[in-house]
Amino acid sequence: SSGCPTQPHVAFVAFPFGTHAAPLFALARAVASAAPGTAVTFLSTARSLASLPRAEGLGNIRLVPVADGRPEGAAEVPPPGGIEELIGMFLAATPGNLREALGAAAAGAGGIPVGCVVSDAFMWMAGDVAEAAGAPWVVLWTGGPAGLAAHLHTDLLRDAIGVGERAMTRFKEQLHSIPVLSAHRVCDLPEGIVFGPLDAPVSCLVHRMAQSLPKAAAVLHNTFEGLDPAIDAHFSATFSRSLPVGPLHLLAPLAHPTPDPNHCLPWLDRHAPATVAYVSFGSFMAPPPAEMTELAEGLEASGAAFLLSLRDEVMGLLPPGFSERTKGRGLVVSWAPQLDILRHAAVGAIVMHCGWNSVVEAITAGVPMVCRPFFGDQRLNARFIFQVWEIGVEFEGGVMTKEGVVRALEAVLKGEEGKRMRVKAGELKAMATRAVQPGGSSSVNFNSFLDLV
Ligand code: U2F
Repeated sequence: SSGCPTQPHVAFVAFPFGTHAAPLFALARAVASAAPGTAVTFLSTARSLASLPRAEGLGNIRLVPVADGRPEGAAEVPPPGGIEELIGMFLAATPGNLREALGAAAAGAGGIPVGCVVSDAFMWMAGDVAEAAGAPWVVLWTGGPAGLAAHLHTDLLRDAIGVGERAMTRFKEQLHSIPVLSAHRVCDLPEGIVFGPLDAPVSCLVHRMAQSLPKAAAVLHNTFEGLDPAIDAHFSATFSRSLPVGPLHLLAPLAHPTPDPNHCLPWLDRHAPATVAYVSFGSFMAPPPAEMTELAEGLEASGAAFLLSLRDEVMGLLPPGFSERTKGRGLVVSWAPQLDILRHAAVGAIVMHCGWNSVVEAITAGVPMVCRPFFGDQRLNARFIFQVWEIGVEFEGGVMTKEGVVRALEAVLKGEEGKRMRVKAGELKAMATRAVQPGGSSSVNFNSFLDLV
């Protein structure tokens, strides 16, 4: 503010698992470039910081490690409980590790105390730490808006539907008690609300999050106004400020081209427009073995060109001889520069798990989606895609079968349905592009956020 002689200092606090840190880092880059006089510190675990893209030319972003809660000298390999156990250890170290890191952030910025904390919505305890430091707390929700709406209604849903066995008997019921989710069914809800492990660390975390968010100075979303007007209005009524500022990858594009070590882009150059199916299930999800086989057989039988991004652990699940038999029209890689791929003219469809980052990326590229959601917000996102926005299809029965894959690719890549979906996706793409232009809703909301910090 005008009376304050010191430089402003904003600290960003990531949830250091999955792709969570990436959109928050995009937001930090946007602040650093829009407000070069502001000190910007990005806090995450050392492992998560190492996975972020380079942000050269933005000298005012400092990276500060947060303790991950693992015992001193713990091996690099993940513990037996996998990511769940890592999350549990990290959460057990909060809020002490955050207070410590905020201290280090101030020291690193020449003693300028942190004046505003912007955290991933999952990091509700950052709100308490900010409050104790007398700093406003702003959050970014990185998932699909419907997922957040569901978590906000956790108590109501538990009362209305019941939990566990009772909820299971009502799986196909529409969620009429929640107007913004009336297109959805009980079985579309994220785990941990009425079914699934209600007392798992992540379930408790998001429940606490939902209770804490109304006290945040603002809740930011990686989406844009108008994609779902009813949810926009619901969030505006629920939070002090609700600010859709996305798509964040457009608000803060990377200055450097993303590396393409597997030569996906030159491979795409050799294909005709809208003929290739790109397949990816995000940063930590992989279909179960039987479904991987069905997917591979479906890709093979469809005759379509495909680019399959598969994590190394599941590569071995492809049927023997698959790569040789599909050589020329199929490319299998362990990682692909997804954003550039989706923007390539040759790509006509994405087969995906409906993780929100990928959904937003596909929307902004105008690419129709074939949905195979697995967990969390993904089923809710999928239903918006094929039922509300009509820019994609689902698999019959919710799982991939050889015939289902053939049918879906036929419909999206060759059928009239696919053409209609491409037109609709193109309209959403135009909307997203307008939102981040000067005067667009996301730019205006981003400026309101800058005023806050
Ligand atoms: C969790 O989703 P994921 O992290 O599994 O998946 P996405 O949100 O789709 O993000 C994956 C990102 O990784 C990128 C891709 C996305 O930005 O462009 N990527 C890539 O560049 N190359 C590849 O070969 C593969 C992926 C969670 F599971 C979801 O339910 C949530 O909606 C989501 C957001 O909170 O986080």
